[in-house]
This record gives sequence, structure tokens and C-alpha cells, in this order.
Amino acid sequence: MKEAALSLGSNMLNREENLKNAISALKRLPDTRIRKISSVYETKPFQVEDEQSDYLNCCIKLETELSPQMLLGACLGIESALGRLRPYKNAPRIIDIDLLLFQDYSVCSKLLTVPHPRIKERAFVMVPLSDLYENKIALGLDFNKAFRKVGTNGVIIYNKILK
Ligand code: PH2
Ligand code: MG
Ligand code: MG
Repeated sequence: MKEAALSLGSNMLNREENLKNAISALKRLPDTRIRKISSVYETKPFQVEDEQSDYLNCCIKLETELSPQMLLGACLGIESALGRLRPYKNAPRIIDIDLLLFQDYSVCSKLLTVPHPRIKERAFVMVPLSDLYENKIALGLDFNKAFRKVGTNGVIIYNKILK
């Protein structure tokens, strides 16, 4: 089994329901088990060019026999199944599922870059991601170091646990 971390985000329609539906779909993936789900955070839109509603964000740690490419494909499939459209870059979305980390793999191709290149700039990713790793070091990423740079502005706890 390989370990992977995902970031989930929603800022359209019923955000909580969208996260729940995405998690249910992830639970149904073949040869894949969810290991840990972070708290949910309400976050201010970060680096978007239009007026947008606040997001709900969380992160998930899972174990899988899928390859990074298959896992990414599965995430994109879940986004489509839940009705995600992509009218323009960083548009408001029903659900976004990003592959952050995959084992200690370093992949850089046209379709997939792992570790996700913008993790460390994004408090809305770093805060939930750090919930998943008790010793605050994961797959080549030192959270304490990254945190000192990114801070936690615009990220507030939304509820404790998403079932
Ligand atoms: N996702 C983005 C761009 N900006 N801001 C927040 N708060 N949450 C997100 O999930 C998010 C964002 C691109 O995917
Ligand atoms: Mg994203
Ligand atoms: Mg995405």
C-alpha cells in the first residue's frame, strides 16, 4: 500500500454536502482506504481573480494500491460525477480534489505534479494537512518550517469532524 494525501475544497451550493459526497466516493475507490480526515476549515478565497464565496477545505490521508496517475484520474472522475464544471481558471467549484502527496514520489509531467507545487504557499492546504501528521513531517515536507512562512490567516475551524 502507498500513502497519499488529498486536498478537498468547495465554495458552491451545499459545501458541506459536497465534501461529504466526495469523501463517500473516495471510500468506494478500489484498493483504497481512507486513513484520516482532517478538521474542516472555512477559508477565504486565495489568489482568485473574481468575487467568490468562502471555501470549505479539508485534507485526507489514504492508502492505495492505485498509481498516482490512476488516483488523480479517479479524483477528476469524482469531481465530474459531482457536477464540477470548469468555465475558467480558479472558478467557483462544487468540488476540487487535488493530489498533494504520494508516498515519497516526485512526479512532474504535463498531467500531474507531485508533491503539489503550491502546498507551502497555501494556508488553506497547510492547516488541514498538518492535522493528518502528528509529528508534522510528512513525505519530505516539514510543516513547521512551511507554517512559519504561510501563517494561518483566512483559515478558521468550521467543525471538528466530518463523518
Ligand atoms: N483553491 C484554489 C484557489 N484558491 N482558496 C481557498 N480558500 N480554497 C481553495 O480550495 C482554493 C482557493 C484553486 O484550486
Ligand atoms: Mg485546487
Ligand atoms: Mg484541482
